[in-house]
Amino acid sequence: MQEIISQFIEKVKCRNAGENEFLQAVTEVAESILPYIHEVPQYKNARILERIVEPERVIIFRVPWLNDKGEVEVNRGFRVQMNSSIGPYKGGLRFHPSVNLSVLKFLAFEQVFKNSLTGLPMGGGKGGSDFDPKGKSDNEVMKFCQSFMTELYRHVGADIDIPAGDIGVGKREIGYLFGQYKRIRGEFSGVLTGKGYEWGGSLIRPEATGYGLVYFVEEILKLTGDSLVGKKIAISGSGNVAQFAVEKCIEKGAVVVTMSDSEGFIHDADGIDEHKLAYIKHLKDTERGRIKEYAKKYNCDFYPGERPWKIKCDIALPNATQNELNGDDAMQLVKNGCICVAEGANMPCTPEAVSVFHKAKIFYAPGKAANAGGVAVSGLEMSQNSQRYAWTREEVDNKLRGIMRDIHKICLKHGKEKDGYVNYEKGANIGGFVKIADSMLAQGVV
Ligand code: NDP
Ligand code: 2IT
Repeated sequence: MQEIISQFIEKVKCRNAGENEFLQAVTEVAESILPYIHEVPQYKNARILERIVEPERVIIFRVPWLNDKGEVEVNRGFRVQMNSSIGPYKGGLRFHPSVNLSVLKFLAFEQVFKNSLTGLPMGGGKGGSDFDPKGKSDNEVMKFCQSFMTELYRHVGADIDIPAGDIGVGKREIGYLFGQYKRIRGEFSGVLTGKGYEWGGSLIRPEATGYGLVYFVEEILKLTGDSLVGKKIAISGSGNVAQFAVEKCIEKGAVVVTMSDSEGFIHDADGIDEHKLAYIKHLKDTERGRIKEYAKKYNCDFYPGERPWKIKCDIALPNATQNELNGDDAMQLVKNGCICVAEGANMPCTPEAVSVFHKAKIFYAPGKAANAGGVAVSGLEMSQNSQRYAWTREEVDNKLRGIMRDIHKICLKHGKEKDGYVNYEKGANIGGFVKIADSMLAQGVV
């Protein structure tokens, strides 16, 4: 079997040379899916996995715009339309200087499996730009978004491809993108999710990824009759996912002791309470400031250039970016008694880290399962837009809880090993794959 896996990965490497993040994501999936496919001749014969790793379409475009000084700036825009076998392409947009084709292909690839796990009819895609919103005025961000959508509009649509937010794309950016789409197309439709409540957005969408992550962790802990009460939590990031993960942890009686941004992390041994969290939300979303200012205000430690994984905790929630937790960090976490790592970010743990968790037999929940709450509520926003209706907070939150519970069940079904250990990675990969594979088989060689 190892030989078959190596041959498959070698081929993908040849066709996608240098795309390290994409190859990392494909390798991780192939290792759990290929042994499974081997047992199902129709998947093997139809070359389902070979087709899944090839995007249906990739669009790359120039995004020129004028900065506040009247100078011309040029960025690169992308949309990777990965797989539409179970629904229109769906996935976020990332604006960050590190964005390139490899990063967006890895994200689109992960999105295909994640969206399948939600049980909603959504295919997978991802897009974005190497544009850096940091340090830009609102006016510059608006001009960039308008230029970006002036090309993207011809490739997206409420029944074609529905983008949303990701790193560097929040409510402000979605607003500017939506405004430009509406203006060019002359239609008010559900082409984007994560919209403002006043103009078609779903309640709970901003909260959904962070809340969903914590609901998933609760399901994991229930397996051993445990709960979040009194648990010490280390979180990275201080953006959308991290903020609402902290909010839900506090509500569940856990103690969050760290948060971070790209400049370092803060350690607040007393725990971040709801007042301190309100300060962080204002600091990050309105003032667009840095997390180190928290340390000054609340007189706690700030570790410049470091990540929080050396702090003793029961549960670690990496919520910032890919490959932010490596093998050494994983060993440190396990040594410090950590019992569960659940990914709010996409692929934050390196393969070395994941193998440390598996060896130590601690709970490890991969992003495609644990952070699926965000796209799930995006799917619910699409349903509400189609119905021209808006559900209450409670309705959406209950549906989100149900979806996270169902994803957890799927992981158990496909991931429980003989000794009782739950391999969530395998469970999520196979669970997400089956629905896509069956749909591709039904739709012929397309
Ligand atoms: P935000 O832009 O709101 O926040 C990102 C946070 O991560 C910031 O604190 C940022 O710090 C930090 N960060 C970003 N890049 C780096 C980096 N290279 N090194 C260190 N820190 C970094 O993004 P989100 O919270 O929306 O996204 C966070 C993660 O969650 C991403 O992996 C995303 O793909 C994933 N995700 C998001 C979903 C959503 O609904 N938004 C859904 C599912 C997954 P700084 O401000 O300094 O850049
Ligand atoms: O990674 C993700 O799942 C997201 N950024 C959310 C995608 C979406 O369409 O809501």
